[in-house]
Order: sequence, then structure tokens, then C-alpha cells
Amino acid sequence: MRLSKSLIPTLKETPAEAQIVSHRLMLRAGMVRQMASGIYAWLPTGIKVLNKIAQIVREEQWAAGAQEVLMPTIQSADLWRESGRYDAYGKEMLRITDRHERELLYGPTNEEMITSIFRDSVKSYRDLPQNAFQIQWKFRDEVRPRFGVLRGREFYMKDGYGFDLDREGAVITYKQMMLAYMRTFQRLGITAIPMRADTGQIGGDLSHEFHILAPTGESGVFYDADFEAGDAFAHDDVEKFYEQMTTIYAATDEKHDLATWETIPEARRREGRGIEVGQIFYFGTKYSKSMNFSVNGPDGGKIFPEMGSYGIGVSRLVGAIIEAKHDEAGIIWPDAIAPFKAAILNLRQGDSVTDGLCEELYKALGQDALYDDREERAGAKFAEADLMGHPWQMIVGPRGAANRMVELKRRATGERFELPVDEALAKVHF
Ligand code: P5A
Repeated sequence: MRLSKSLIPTLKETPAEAQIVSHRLMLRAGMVRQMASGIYAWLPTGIKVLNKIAQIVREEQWAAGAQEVLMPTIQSADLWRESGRYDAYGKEMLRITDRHERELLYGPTNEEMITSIFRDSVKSYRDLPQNAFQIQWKFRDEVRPRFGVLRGREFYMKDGYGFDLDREGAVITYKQMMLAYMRTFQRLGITAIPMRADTGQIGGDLSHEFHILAPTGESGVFYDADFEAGDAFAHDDVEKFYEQMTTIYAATDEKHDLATWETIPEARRREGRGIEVGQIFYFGTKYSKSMNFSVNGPDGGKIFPEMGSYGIGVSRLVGAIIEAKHDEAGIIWPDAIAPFKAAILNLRQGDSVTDGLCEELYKALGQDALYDDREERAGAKFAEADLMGHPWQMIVGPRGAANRMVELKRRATGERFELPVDEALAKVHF
């Protein structure tokens, strides 16, 4: 994109309404704008990041054997009456009445709907297990929407649902999903720790929340420093992986167990704050029984499928990653999800050699580059590039351009390289 013709309304001033750094930076970098309390419009750079995160989430779901679907955001109240959650969900659910006085709602989650879809289509034990997910907007009328996209009312979620024939199968699915989540977070360039969790509105007796560590997190967390090893976990054998994950201690304050905590050597005990970017649940036959979804078993009997549901807060991740990856100057995007791999900073707009080289770089990088082609001071261009957090800055001035040389700056480390054009492009275009 050419910055001179883009809807990237960066702000110099810190917006007064934003209490935490990710919200401030998302507004200042022109990624989102608030349209109503907890409801945001995603502008060009914001949606690029959101889509990149969604795509990584999607690929790891596919790799784990889940199939993609897309359900409607508007659901019928009757569906939720079947499970008994229509009344139980309370004020967080946005209830809507259509012109025929039919009761509808904007879905806060989709356990009922996916169960009804499977109930209509799956009749035999031979058709299970199955696992389906979607990436879709949800609405929860939160009492206190805050921190920008971290706690919105409208938000983007990956929600997956597993159907198995028995508890054993469902627990295997649960473990596979935990592994898929850890792979997803690793690809996103962040460390998330799985922690035993309460099951709240969704139900069941087994659940983990995935937390990114950040001082502004809403949850207090306690964990064993062994989690800092990150990459050291078994990523090939699901049983071994799950055992590792669940024998190392990690808990949110609700689930914190002092007795176990005190068995960990003091030097390894870590206390901090976390942002919940995902949660997984095993809840057995809660929905299949209440909604009367059974399949025919091998001996003619009925089997109520054992279910789990698996959520990732895709829009929350955008803010959470910024909480974990920024400095005083702005955002520091991990390569995999940056809106652009590089910004091209033209330090002498109007100089034909400099313009020519910048155009050449822009052509080579295409959608991966944001070309700052504005008539602006160099200082302003540097500051905005730092604020927006592109992994690389390609700095082009008249002296370098005359020799076909480009200065590269790596945003994360501040390292600088003087390189011939081709080498600069190769470094950026990995
Ligand atoms: C799991 C998938 C569920 O809803 N049903 C389908 C289960 N789980 S959850 O924990 O309630 O939500 C999943 C993830 O969504 C994110 N999230 C939010 N993000 C932004 N604003 C909100 N108000 C919000 N509420 C939940 C979280 O990341 C959560 O882990």
C-alpha cells in the first residue's frame, strides 16, 4: 500500500479513553476505531493482522483434522431453550425480536447450533469422531467492555467442537486440540501457558485456559519456570506432550493450589499476570443429552456423543500480542502476523533516483510493503514506522539510491544493515 493513499489514520496524541498500552497503540497506529462501546471497526492494517492470525489458527485446525464450517451469527432462541441455556445465560446475551415477533439472539457461542447440525446429519457411530470449527463474530453484552479489543462486546473467535463416541476418545481430542493450540501460538510468535480453569457458562469438568504473560493481564497467574523453556516440549507425541503440559504447574488465581505450589523449588516459582487468549472444554454429554442427539451404536443401542468445545480469541490476540510485543516507540510485530513485512521510507520524495528505487522495491514486495511516499520529514516517517511496528524498515535516501544501496532497520532489535538492493530484498522477503 502507498501510505499517501491509505486509510491509516495514525494519531500523534495518546487517546484519553485508552487505559492500556495495546489499546493506545492500536488507536495511534490507526488499526481500529471504536464505533460503540466494545464495538470496533477494523481499518486496513488492523484487518490485515486479524486475517493473518485467523489464517494461522485455521491452518493449525486443519492440520489437527478439524473441518471448517461457518454458522450464522443470528440464532433462534428455541435452540437455546432445548439446552436450557436461554434463561441461564442472562444479560450477556443480546436478544433480538424480528418483525414476526420471533425471538432471536446474536450468538455468544455455538454449542447448541453445532449440536443441532450434527443431530440432523449424523446418525451412526460409524460417522464419529468428528471435529468442526469456524472463525466467526460473536456478541457478548459484557458488563464492562474495556481495554479495546481485549474485552469487546463484538469479537472474533475461533470456536471448535468435537464429537466422540466415548470419554476416552473425547479426551484424546482434547489433548490434540491443546497441542494444536500450542503450535498455533508458537507460529504466532508468542508464548502461551495452558492453565487449569473453571468452566463457567460452557460447563463440564475439564478445562484449560491459555494465557499470554503481560503485566496488564486481567488474571493473576502462578506457574513453574519450566514453562519458559517454550520450544522444549514434545510436539510429535500427543500423550507425551499432554503429560508434560499438565505435570508442570500453572494456574490462574481461581485455581491456584498453595499446597502444590509449595512443592515447587522457590527459584522456579513465577507469579505474574496473564491475558486469556484461548480456552478448551470437555463437557461430555451435557449438550448431546439435553438436545437429544444420539447415534446408533454397533449393537443397536443409542450413544450420546461425548463433546468438547475449543475457543481462541482471535481479535483479543491482536491486542494481547501487542501487550507482549512493544516498546516506548510502538508496536513490534512478530514476522508471521505483521500487516506488512516492511515499510519503504522514501527520505527524498520528488528526487527521481530515490523515487525510482522506492518504486522498484515496492513493486518487488507488493502487498508485503507499506510505501511511505508522503511529503514528510524523515523524522516523522521513522516515528510512524516504529509506531506501526513493521518488522523491517527499508530506508532509501538519495546518496544510497545513487549506488543502489538501501539501509535496513530491524524493528525488534534496532540493528541496521547497509545492503545492495537485491540483498535487502532477500532479507525482507523470506
Ligand atoms: C469455546 C469455543 C467458549 O465460548 N465455546 C466455543 C467455548 N469459550 S470462551 O472461553 O468463553 O471464549 C473463547 C475465547 O474467546 C475470547 N473472548 C473474548 N475476546 C474478546 N472480547 C470478549 N468479550 C471475549 N470473551 C471471550 C477469549 O480469548 C476466550 O478464551
